[in-house]
Amino acid sequence: MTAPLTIALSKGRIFKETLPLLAAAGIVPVDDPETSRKLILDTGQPDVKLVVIRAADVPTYVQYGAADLGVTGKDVLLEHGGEGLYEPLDLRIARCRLMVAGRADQPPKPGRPRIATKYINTTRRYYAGQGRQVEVIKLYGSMELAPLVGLADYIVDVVDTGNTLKANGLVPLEHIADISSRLIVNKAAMKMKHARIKTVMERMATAVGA
Ligand code: PRT
Ligand code: MG
Repeated sequence: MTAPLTIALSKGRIFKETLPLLAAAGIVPVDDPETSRKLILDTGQPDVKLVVIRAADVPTYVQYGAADLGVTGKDVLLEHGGEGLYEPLDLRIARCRLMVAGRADQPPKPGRPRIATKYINTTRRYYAGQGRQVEVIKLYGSMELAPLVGLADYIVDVVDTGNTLKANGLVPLEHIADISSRLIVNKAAMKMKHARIKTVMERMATAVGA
């Protein structure tokens, strides 16, 4: 028996868009995470398992070696910091933009604006890099609500079509980063399980390019 290879990813858009790339590497889950209550999914390969967790937890699992590999958004990686892991492959899926947004009907806020976001580290770094003073408020979701009820002047969030902003009377104002999902690898696993990880990486890379 070889040691299992464990891959961490979140359900929803990342799982859906990663499936074909994993399939190209010969990894096909036996259960569907949207309907199964299992947190560890078997695959067609007895020594390869998928763990399905919250998107923001994926880098943590890989950093500590609880998973060898992971698939996570660059937004999540920027916020995590990337300690203890390699980021060898841009999977070019789940693409969006990290943006500052605010109310369409509001003039620029002078002084020290309040920014609501779940990306507090990235947001602090962005404004500090520009020498701008802001107050950052941590939220866990529904950031679009904050400017509507006076909790914050602006939000920092990922935007895809922009429909959610628009539906809430918000407009994108500043572009912070282009986002896509990345394959991440635990640093020790990259050494210990190198041959197997290299094969998975190469096959996924070929599928990304195709
Ligand atoms: O939802 P949950 O709280 O469990 O976790 P999560 O929101 O972190 O996970 P998930 O699955 O929603 O997102 C996983 C990753 O997908 C993110 O980390 C991004 O890298 C990427 N991604 C790509 C997106 C979007 N596009 C996106 N549109 N993540 C979130 N959104 C949100 C957006 O903020 C808006 O509220 O979806 C909503 C619709 O977007 P619009 O602009 O198309 O209206
Ligand atoms: Mg979400």
